[in-house]
Amino acid sequence: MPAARSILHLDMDAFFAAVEQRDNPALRGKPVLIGHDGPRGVVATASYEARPFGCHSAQPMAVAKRLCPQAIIVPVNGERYGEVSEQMFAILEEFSPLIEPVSIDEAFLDLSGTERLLGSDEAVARRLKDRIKSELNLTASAGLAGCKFLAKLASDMNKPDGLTIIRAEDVERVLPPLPVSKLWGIGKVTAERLGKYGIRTVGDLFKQPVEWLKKHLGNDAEWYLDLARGVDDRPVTPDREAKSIGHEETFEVNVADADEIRRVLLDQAEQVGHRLRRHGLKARAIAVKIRYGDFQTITRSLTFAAATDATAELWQAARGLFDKWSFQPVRLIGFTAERLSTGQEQMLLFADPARQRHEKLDAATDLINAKYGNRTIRRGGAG
Ligand code: TTP
Ligand code: MG
Repeated sequence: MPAARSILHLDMDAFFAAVEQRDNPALRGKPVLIGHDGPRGVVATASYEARPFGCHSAQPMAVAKRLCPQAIIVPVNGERYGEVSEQMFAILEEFSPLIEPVSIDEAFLDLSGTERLLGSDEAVARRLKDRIKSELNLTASAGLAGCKFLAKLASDMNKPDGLTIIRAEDVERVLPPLPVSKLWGIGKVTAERLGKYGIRTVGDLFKQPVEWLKKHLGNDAEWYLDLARGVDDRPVTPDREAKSIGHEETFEVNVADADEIRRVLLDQAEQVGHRLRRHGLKARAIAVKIRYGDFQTITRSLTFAAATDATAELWQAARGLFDKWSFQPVRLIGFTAERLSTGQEQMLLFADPARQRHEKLDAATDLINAKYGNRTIRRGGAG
């Protein structure tokens, strides 16, 4: 029998809002909404003081303001949160080499077998939270369990500043009363469909005959049944392949000028290129997302012959995709670098002079921007 695993899931509390409150005493203890304060603004996150009013992530800013008129609205400062996220990951890396980043403020760590070296998993979780508190002056919530599904469930149970442990013997008590939507992969639509048959909780689902579930949930039925029993064998994978880096921008008014959109896209490609190089990553593919005035949203992607972190290549690909669209006024444009890898395996057999030139230009740009502030140097030629 394989040794029991110990998985830690860690998630920062009200991340963007907590960073702003930490850095600006005037915001502490107050309801704060992070996001753009305009008719089309969306809430990125709400401070814990704003949540009892019903404010939450992904809500239109106008709705959040109506719910909590006294809230202080702070624009998103992505660069800043990115820096803090890197500091947080640097702390995590001291505790385990097996870290799977999930998002900017969230990760899984595999602590199996580290007991002799680091102490019990619970002691490690406490030390990690303490380090985050003392070094970053921020709180995180942690969950400990024998698999990823339960660890993530646990970290969410006592937010903020929580530490929740679900051991094997707790599973039968903890899981059955939870709503089915807590099972990974069951979204709103599936939950509603199951609700029509009286299946609302994990316990309800577990009681159904397998054949019935297969009929209604298809091939995923067995996966859900496993989760419902607290069984999830997925490993913690430090591989960053699945991750992406992107930027998107929603405009105050629909933009009818294609050149203006190209300029924004170039800016996004530059920022993404800079972030890829800073993290030592290369993209195998890119995607451009466009939302028209009528809300129709289209994403197009392109795969490179060889992974790249060169702004010129990212931009060329983005522009190629963009120019294929028949142009209509746009309310959102986004650029994402996808299928990221550390790039080492992509070493070119034959040196490509154009690529080398681009690399030198990018390196020089990054250096100068690092020294004199971002955006000191930017590329021309968006038009
Ligand atoms: P979350 O961890 O989902 O939320 P949170 O850290 O703000 O709050 P919680 O204490 O419940 O974990 O997301 C991390 C950050 O990602 C969040 O601070 C803002 C950003 N974000 C968005 O920009 N849009 C979104 O829809 C969500 C969910 C998060
Ligand atoms: Mg969080």
